[in-house]
Amino acid sequence: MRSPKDFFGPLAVGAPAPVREVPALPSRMIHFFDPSNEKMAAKVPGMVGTVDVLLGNLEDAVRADRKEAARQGLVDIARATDFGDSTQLWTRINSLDSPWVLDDLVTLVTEIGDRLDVIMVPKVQGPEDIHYVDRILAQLEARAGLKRPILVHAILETARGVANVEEIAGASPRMQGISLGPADLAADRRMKTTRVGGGHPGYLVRQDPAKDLGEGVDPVAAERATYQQDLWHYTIARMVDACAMHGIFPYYGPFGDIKDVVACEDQFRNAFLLGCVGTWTLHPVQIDIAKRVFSPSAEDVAHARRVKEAMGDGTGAVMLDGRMEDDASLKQCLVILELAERLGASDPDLAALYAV
Ligand code: 1VU
Ligand code: MG
Repeated sequence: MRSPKDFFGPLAVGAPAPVREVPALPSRMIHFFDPSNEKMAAKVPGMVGTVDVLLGNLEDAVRADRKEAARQGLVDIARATDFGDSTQLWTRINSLDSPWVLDDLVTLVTEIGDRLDVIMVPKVQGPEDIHYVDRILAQLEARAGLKRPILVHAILETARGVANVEEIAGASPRMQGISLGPADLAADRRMKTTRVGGGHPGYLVRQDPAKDLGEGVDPVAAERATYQQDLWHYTIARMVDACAMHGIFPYYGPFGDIKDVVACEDQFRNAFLLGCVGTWTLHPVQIDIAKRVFSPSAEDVAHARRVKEAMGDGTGAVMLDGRMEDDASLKQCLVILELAERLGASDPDLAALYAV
């Protein structure tokens, strides 16, 4: 662990100074594409301006015999595309125990380091994984003469990673955020699921048996309401706390049932309400869902504004529509208003909707 005194010092001579505050840029959807898939890659330039983040994926979902093509494909796309001001370029490198990751880092930072905003690191186990990437990035940035540091995003997809999530979040000033990786995490935890994110019909609670259903009716065997529970609640809540504690951003990850757009929206909304700022989108159909869910509603923004106005100097308590509002509800409203302002700054439709 570095001393607090040198935490913000560059890790290589000539590397750019680490950021003191992670930029709060819109990142409602981190849209995954496979740079080795020509059809998918051809769609990327047309998606600029319609998604907050385009992520060239080099890890899982890219076949082993396509790893080099994916890496080179990302270099070509990054060089040929103008990402403008409203879309960031991220990548997901191969895992740190793979034979490809060193070449991923060397090639990407050297060739397109000035265009890459964030590097997503999969299967992070503890702060030592972030320290490893941190030092190599500093060396490569110095060699490439980069003027701003590339940020790092960890995927929470191992049991050890969850156990160490607070230390991971605070491991480096480069840490931009953390995403939940429910599929690998389920496997690592030996959960008995076979899905990529989302709920499971077997994970439920059941209403208590009725007290008395009359002669001969067994209340235990009688029909009782069941309520499906959220498998990911504990992990998302823990990740959100770790990120908030360290001033970085939490994200939901993949929702693999592409056709079930309704359950996808529910999962995204649960994450939004719990504090996540965005999610991954794996297919174009998920982009509008993420945009809708991770932008506050016009009603919530209007309500937040009314509370702010009613609270005057921000202290004390007032009644509004039969509800008590005080410092704590005002602070929640300010979170909504700040988000609305930030999103409105880069999206004229939202600016008009929110009247910001
Ligand atoms: O209409 P066209 O034929 O011209 O185009 C297809 C397809 O190429 C395109 N498309 C995409 N374009 C941009 N970005 C994408 N992510 C993307 N996905 C598809 O849209 C048109 C319609 O596609 P489709 O409905 O026929 O879908 P496909 O069968 O072609 O592809 C579906 C999958 C799910 C395979 C594809 O969307 C995909 O590979 N998505 C990314 C998956 C990924 O990145 N996985 C890793 C992250 S999840 C993880 O790590 C944990 C499990
Ligand atoms: Mg994974």
